[in-house]
Amino acid sequence: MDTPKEIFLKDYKLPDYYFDSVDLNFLLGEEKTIVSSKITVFPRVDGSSPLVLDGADLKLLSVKVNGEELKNGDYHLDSRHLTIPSPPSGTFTLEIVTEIYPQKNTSLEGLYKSSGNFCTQCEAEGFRKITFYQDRPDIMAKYTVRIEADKSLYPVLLSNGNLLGQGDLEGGKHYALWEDPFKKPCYLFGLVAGQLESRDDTFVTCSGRNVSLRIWTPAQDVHKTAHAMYSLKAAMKWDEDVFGLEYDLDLFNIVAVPDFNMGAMENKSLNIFNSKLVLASPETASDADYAAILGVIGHEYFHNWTGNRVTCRDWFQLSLKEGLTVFRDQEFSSDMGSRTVKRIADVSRLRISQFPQFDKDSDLACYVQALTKLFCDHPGCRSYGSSCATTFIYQVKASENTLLSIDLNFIIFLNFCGCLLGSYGYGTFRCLRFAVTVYEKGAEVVRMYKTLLGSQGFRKGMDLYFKRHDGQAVTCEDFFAAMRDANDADFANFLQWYSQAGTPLVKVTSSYDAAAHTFTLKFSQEVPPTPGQPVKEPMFIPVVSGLLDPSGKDIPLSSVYHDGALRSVANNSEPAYSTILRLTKKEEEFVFSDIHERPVPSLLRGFSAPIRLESDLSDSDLFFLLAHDSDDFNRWEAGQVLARKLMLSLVVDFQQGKPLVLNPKFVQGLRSILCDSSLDKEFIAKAITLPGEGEIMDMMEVADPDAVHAVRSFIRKQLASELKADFLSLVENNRSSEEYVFNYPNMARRALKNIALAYLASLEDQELTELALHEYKTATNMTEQFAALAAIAQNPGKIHDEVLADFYNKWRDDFLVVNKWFALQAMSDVPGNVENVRNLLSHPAYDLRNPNKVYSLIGGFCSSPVNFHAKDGSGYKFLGEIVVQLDKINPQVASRMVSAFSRWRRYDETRQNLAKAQLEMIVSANGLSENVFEIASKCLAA
Ligand code: B3K
Ligand code: ZN
Repeated sequence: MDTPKEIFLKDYKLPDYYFDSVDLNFLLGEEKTIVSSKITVFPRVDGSSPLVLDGADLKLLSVKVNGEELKNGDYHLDSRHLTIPSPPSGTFTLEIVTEIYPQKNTSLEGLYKSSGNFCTQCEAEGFRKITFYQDRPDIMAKYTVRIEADKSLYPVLLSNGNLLGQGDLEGGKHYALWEDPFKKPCYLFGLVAGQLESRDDTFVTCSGRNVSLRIWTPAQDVHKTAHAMYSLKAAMKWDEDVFGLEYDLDLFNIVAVPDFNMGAMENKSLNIFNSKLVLASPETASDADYAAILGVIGHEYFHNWTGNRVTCRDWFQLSLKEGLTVFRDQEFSSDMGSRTVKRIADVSRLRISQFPQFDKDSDLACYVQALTKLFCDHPGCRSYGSSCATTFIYQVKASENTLLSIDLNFIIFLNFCGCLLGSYGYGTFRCLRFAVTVYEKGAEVVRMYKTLLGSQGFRKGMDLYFKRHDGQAVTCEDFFAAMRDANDADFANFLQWYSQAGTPLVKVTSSYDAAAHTFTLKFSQEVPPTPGQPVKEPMFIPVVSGLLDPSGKDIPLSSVYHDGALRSVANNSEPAYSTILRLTKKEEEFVFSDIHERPVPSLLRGFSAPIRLESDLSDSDLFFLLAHDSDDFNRWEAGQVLARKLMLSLVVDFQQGKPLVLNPKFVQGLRSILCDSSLDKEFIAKAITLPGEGEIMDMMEVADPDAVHAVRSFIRKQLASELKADFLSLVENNRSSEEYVFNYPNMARRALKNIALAYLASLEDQELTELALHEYKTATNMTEQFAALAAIAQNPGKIHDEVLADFYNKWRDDFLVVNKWFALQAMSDVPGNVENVRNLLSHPAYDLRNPNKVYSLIGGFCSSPVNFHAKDGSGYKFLGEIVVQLDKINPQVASRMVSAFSRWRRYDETRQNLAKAQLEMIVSANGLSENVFEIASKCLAA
């Protein structure tokens, strides 16, 4: 084995060769597929560097340079590369023919078959499973693609760009020829062939061009694509209105496939989607499904500019496209629904999934030590690498498993991908937890630009970004520079968000000077040390703040004294009710003048920065904010802070065997929200939802799933009993006999009704169970039917069994609904549920080869803390066995599942030992994939 070589972001090297045009020819067959490529290659600088092409699982049939076939000695082939040591100087053509076996490809990366149809997934590094290529995003070329296949089996042949021609061939075959006029990296290549039908529509762009829109599915599902089409058109219009971005081709295709490892993929003009994110009808999809479809269709469409027209120079820049595009889809969904509710949902997700990753040293270490000593969670994930690969390689050796044949390229990959691609490398999302950093935290960083620059300033920055970089592969610094230059802005040390890991902890104390009429906020900030970054610099943190007077109204703000200067806050003599405090130092204070009564501060409005905030606000301040804050996000936040404090103190009581008593003020606070008819109904639903069990466990020294579950269930029941009359009237008053319409007021109404029903059913009272049963039977849409089913399913018993059986019988032919049924049972907190889940594995509707089913049943089971973390280890054992089995089929999906073990050190010793035993069993399994080995060994290596 070669000596491990470190590759760091700072060592990024321009490629020695560029590709200008790429002609691909696919002969799709039942046993094998022949892929021929003809590439125009030109050197970046003349010289005689070798041309190194990536390739994986390919059978090379021939290589030609300038039409001459190369003989064995003229090139070098290993398991991951095809190298041409001395290519001709100047521009030359390279022709390669390979043979691949999509039918056998259960990894669902590269070219594979899904339910009889061919489709592709190339991001991040799947293209190398199709043909030999420089598989890196800074190689941008123009593609033509010819596809040839049996006409009756594959009547539809799709690829990127415009259809140049199609026709019949001998032997029952036909072909299609596609040309994409835009240069693109190979990760955006897409191909689909199969028996599909389309819903067709058109969109007239702002400049008057007609774009044909087609959404392809198997014939029986076409009727379920109306909402996806609506979402696509809404996204196209929104991007024109908000960013002035117009679609650039005459055709836009979306294909829904049932076997897909993730949500969707933004291939140029040929987006490929997991069916779950395309197919919807009122009877079969819930409001949450409708909202997810809207958001993801938007997301993939928005990539056309942020990702495709301007792409990433290297995979360290992933957040350049993903953070920005998530921000854009969040804004789109906000504009289509409620901004506050969307913000609450996005912040919750960030907190639950991303923040915990980097907080506790042990947790960090468990991820980090095996792979990288220098690791970061910043959006660009441009950790500068380290000796991680060396560490890893030694561990691989020590473990004596099948990965001993690991080669230099894999080491480079590990270094290259060390942090970002802890989740993402090798064409995989190895671990979702890391993806959240790139996507969700990345979106928060983009949001801060907008907060600091305002909508117009942000738009100016975006315009300049496209003006400078259209058609290029660029970096996060390029994005920063466009924002800065377009606004002539002083961003202080903003770039540190891209280079410094960890979630900053900001502490704030307040004081009021009645004589001077001033109110002072004193801030300190600390970024926790992370491996490789023991000492952190202060960050640039925008804290949007307002002050409430004793009646609960916003106080008009005139000026703030900070850093030796008095800054006027009023806007053209208009008073301001909120202002941005720009934190840049370890400690600093801001003094508001002209404050005539002691105010209650409302800090970090709208969650203006991805930080943790600790303030000296008392419980009564928090109840006051919950009741009055003009910033609805902060109203919700005040309730959550109170609920977290309450839950943590009850957990202690529970652990000490004390009786649990619910603070009446908390009940009163929630009642006032519940009865406030001026509030948005979905906001009320969010405000009365308690923080999740995981969130509370993350705040504990030693996570105690049983105590947290007992406390959360106790509070829920207590609230249900004390607010029973309010909940009953919410259910009564929020029924509707109208036909299902996907619009915000209706969704909000259903959300409130459904949460009220869930609370009521938790009481296990026969009358209330009857009520839930009535709602189940009379529901005319999946949102209400499933919510009623879930309410009933909380409590085991005869009705529970009967209703679950009834639901399955109703929907047995709809695989997406059946997945909901699997998930609901898998997530159950009923003690000993592991047995039920085991039995469901052999249910006729279950199939381990389909990622959606795995996510529903196995992923669902892992999301029940009481059952997954069962003290007898039954949950861990179950997951361990499944991971080993699944790894043989689809390593990417298996590695997602194994990441449920990631926080095993957060639990007590008994649980730790049990989880560790399973992780050890997994890493020592014969023939384990790199994907699973990577995650499992990272977990173990704490
Ligand atoms: N870009 C894809 C994700 C690809 C993941 C590859 N393992 C979907 C998206 O973020 O839009
Ligand atoms: Zn994306």
